[in-house]
Amino acid sequence: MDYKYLIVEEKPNGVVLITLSREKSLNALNSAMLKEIHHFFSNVDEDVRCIIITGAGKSFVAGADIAEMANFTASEAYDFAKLGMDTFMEIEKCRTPVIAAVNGFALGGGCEISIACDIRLASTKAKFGQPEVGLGITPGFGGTQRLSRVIGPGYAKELIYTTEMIGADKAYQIGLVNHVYEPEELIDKAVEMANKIASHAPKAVEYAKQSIINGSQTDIDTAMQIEKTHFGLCFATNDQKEGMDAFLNKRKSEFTGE
Ligand code: CO8
Repeated sequence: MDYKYLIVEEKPNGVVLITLSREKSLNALNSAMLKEIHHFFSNVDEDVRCIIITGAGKSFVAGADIAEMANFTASEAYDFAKLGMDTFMEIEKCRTPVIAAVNGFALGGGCEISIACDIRLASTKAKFGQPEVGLGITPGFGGTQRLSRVIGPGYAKELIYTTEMIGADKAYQIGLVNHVYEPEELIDKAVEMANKIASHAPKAVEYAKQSIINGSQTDIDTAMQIEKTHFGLCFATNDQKEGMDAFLNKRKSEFTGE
């Protein structure tokens, strides 16, 4: 599929940088763009080790496209929300970790796409918010569900009910972002983190991701069962043997993903 709104750059070590690019509308998510993101995340190559998402220009994503949504019927709105949710679920469940490098506005669907990612890094220019109730709608791309899982229900309710837009420092303070960098450093820092992730055993990273995501959505006994299962599966990989042999023989491990 040729992408109109995604710029996909393959970096060394299996790191892929995706730039969401619909700059004239501050990268607002329309159906076509969501379909492209969905397509990309449903077709991630085996050798990809970490994905970074950022936005072109001064915005990360300024939300869902209000111009497209304005005249939706209830059933069209439902279909649009489903497309967004399915797309963000592909990101959340992606085999490899996904880092959001939030360079500017991350509002509504923009904040929601960032919280479907595993890790959020922000530039000092990032601004987060859930403005939906001010538009007469609720967050519809998973915001009422994922945000409170990331920052807790207290701050999630405050952001959603007040629609207050917060800067990078406040986002860091409430645990919405892991690190804040100067704008010119953001992508380099994201690539640095991605390279570090990519240097580890891919299956172990994948299983750890699955354990964290699936385990956080269930009771603790089931969650521990999930962790045990993934731990056991690691011992069916060559990389477990390689990692432990390298440690015991005081050499650097060379993982193959098998
Ligand atoms: N949708 C469509 N166009 C947008 C959007 C958007 N979300 N955000 C910005 N744009 C457009 C503007 O209309 C403008 O276009 P034009 O130049 O043709 O007039 C252009 O981008 C530049 O925007 P501004 O001139 O407004 O730029 P400023 O720097 O002055 O302001 C802001 C930047 C503060 C980001 C401002 O543009 C803004 O408030 N945008 C809207 C933010 C917002 O409310 N986002 C939430 C949208 S709702 C949502 O995401 C719900 C998700 C769940 C959907 C479920 C479906 C049922």
